[in-house]
Amino acid sequence: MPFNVIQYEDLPQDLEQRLQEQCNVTRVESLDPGQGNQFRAALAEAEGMIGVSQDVGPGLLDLAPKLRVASTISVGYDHFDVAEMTKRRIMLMHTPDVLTETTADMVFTLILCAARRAPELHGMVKSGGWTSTIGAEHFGSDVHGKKLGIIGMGRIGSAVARRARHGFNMEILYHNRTVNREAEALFDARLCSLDELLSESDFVCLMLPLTDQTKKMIGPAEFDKMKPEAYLINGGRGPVVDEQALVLALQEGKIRGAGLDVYEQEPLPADSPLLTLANVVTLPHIGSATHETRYAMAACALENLLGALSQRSTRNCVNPEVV
Ligand code: 8YV
Repeated sequence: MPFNVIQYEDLPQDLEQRLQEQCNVTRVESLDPGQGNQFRAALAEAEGMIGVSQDVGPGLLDLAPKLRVASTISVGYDHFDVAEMTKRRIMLMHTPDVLTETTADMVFTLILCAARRAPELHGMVKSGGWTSTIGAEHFGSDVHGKKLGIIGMGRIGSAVARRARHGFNMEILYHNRTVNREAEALFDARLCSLDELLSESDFVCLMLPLTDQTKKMIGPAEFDKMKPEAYLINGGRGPVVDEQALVLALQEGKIRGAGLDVYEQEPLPADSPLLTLANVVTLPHIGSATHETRYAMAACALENLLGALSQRSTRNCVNPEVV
């Protein structure tokens, strides 16, 4: 008997075919229960679901009494009510590891672009504004040899630290819930308090998941502690930063600039003040967005789904206690 599965995101063709060979698939664009009876009927029978970036909470789960496995094509799982899923013995699967290096590349892109003002100056050249030798008003900041403070020294934070230490000879500070001995041994990373990291770092790099504890962790008081020549880099989740406080800090020169891939609201609203600030580099949440890595994430999520449904594997399970 094939498994009943709801698919709410496109998959590469070969993976989609594999899913269809092994499962009875209902393809939907969203998980909005308001979309009709057909969807609700599929939900009522669904044992698995695969997709990304849509909220899954008690309301939806009430409509899916047979659900056993939800597989997200992402490492982050803040769209899911994990406690509620665990209570209902539903396994939540995610895709760590496969996106680590790609996301670290993007974080380094933000560091370099913010410090060297590459997007801003690229815009100037393209629009014909390069009319004489550039002067101090267009100078950037060095990256090599500076202090990088990483908040959240997990897999991706460590991959950023490796680039920084061994590629750019940077000094690494980190703040984390637990000591990361490997990062200390490999990158000479130094564990410090949040205050110490904020006041000493030239680049404060946020690599945190979004949880009740991390929400708005960086606000007015934290910007006050940063150096005026420092940059804030966010490659994790937008709501970790109080965006209004960030805008003020940038406008008032409390920090020199920011490099952002993630925002409180995504896509970033057209009237966001962040779009008017020259000292902010804004990317559209592309941390893992390369052909190779998005394929690897989809393949991993599919394997996670099929492995869990058939009770072959619980690898990449966020809540293994339900097994
Ligand atoms: C996702 C991400 O693919 O994996 C994550 O947690 O943030 C990205 O890699 C993205 O959220 C999908 O839109």
